[in-house]
Amino acid sequence: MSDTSTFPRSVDVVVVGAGVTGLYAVHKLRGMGYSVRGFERGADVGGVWYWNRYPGARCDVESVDYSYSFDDDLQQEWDWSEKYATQPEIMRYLHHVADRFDIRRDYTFSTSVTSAELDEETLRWTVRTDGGEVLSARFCVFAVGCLSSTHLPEVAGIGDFAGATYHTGEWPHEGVDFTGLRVGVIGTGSSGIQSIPLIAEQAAQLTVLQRSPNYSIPAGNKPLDEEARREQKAGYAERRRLSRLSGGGSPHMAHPKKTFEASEEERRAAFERRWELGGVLYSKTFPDQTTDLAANGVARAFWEEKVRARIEDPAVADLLVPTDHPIGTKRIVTDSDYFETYNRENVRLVSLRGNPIERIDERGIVLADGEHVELDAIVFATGFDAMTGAVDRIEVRGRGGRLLTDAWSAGPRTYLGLGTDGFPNFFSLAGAGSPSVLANVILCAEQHVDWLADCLRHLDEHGYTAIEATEESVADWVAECRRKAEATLMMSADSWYLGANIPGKPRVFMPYVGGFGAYGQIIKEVADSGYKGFGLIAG
Ligand code: NA7
Repeated sequence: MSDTSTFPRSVDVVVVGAGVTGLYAVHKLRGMGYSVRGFERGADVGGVWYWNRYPGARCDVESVDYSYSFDDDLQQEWDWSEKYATQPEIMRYLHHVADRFDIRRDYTFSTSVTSAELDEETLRWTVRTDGGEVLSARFCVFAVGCLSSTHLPEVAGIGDFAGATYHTGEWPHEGVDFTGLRVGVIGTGSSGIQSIPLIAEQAAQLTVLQRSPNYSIPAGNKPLDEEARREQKAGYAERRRLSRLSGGGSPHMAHPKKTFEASEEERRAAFERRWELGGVLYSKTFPDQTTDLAANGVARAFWEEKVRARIEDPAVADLLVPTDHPIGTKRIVTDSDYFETYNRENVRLVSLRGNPIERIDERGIVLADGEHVELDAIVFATGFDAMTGAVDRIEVRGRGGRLLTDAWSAGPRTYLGLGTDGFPNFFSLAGAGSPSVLANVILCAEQHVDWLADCLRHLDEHGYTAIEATEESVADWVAECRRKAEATLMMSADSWYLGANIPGKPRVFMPYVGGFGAYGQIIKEVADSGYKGFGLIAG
């Protein structure tokens, strides 16, 4: 833990989290002259990339886009080595950013914020940490990440297992060697699908325990050579302009026609192009793909044809093809050789549908049908208490001592994803109520931090002490997020967007699904109007 004795006890802004959002928040607000303190649970910067070091961890947004745009010199000097960056390369990039702008000096690492309490007299926040620090801040900014509270399923006997257990979201920093071991992987979301091919290469025997199959598309990853990089860098301005208008924060626009307005030939060509591009972008090939079930079915059929061709055993293919949700209604995974991995002799797929895990014992996993899968190691690729899990870990008390977790007990309640009534000068960035998990999170982070920076400047220039979302604007935004989600097929999948992966969590679609560009326009208009929907409080 760093020596905190020289830090002031009172600051303008506390930023919680040193992921992509927190880092930029500290840099930007400090540059405006605010005194800023950052706290980070991990021992260094990186957020989700600090923790998710599992083999095969790779971003599903192209590296050229998954990078900060706020400084053109930074954009021009950094060289990405691959089309889709691996976790180690993203960490190198974030270290470079932290070093280049000397961001670490205002952070305390290996330290969790445990509570933030509003003083209603002064409208300042008292922030406490598990390192025993107590400090006063005018603004409390949460940049705690949407996928940072890991989820371990409640399985009987989980503590009895004699072998090693791992969660992909808390992977050991020294790595894991599975050579010669019998390994079980539970979970086939992004983390499972990305790690399974590499674990299979090491393990003596790999058993994948799959509850739901998932749609995944090959990354089509490749090294970037000098010429590709030069081209990308020369085109950065236009790339970013298009990204800011787009639904997902990257410069790729959906086909101009709706699915059935295009001819069969045009459709195949469009799907083929997206397939080649790789990954998550496939869900936006046509503009109606996640709103019209028949259109979705066409995209799904193309996907199925491609994927079945990669799997040798048709019975295994049957298990790997999802039939329970339309394509794109859970995040499409970006993989490298995932489906081909099931052609290996040392890999076995066990479907838990109708045959769930009954318990774990000393030697392995016992299934409902009585089979005992003997294992040396178990990998839980079982995901996160997404979007609210990391917020819930901190005791946030607003007006009247009300807990944020109580205010959000029926699902997150925000205005624009940024503020909540009863919690003045408290901001949550790139979280629930915003498009961050449905778009390129780095641009989402910049969008929010830049908005926040303008907001704080506005308050100071006009002599306001505080800003607070009104109850009405919060209710309207919650309703708008619901309306937008209900107009899509997204409500029909048991996704973490809906909290469906966490037993007992309210089934509420938490992100704003109206698109990154459209959302940017909305928050800009709110700022331009003098922050309508917020109450501005004079000192
Ligand atoms: P995900 O996408 O939430 O995947 C978790 C997986 O774990 C998923 O296949 C789950 O099956 C499975 N799971 C969860 N609980 C259980 C139990 N109790 N038994 C069996 N299987 C279970 O998390 P990831 O870490 O892979 O990815 C999260 C995001 O990171 C991803 O969307 C990208 O945005 C990056 P289920 O589907 O619930 O049946």
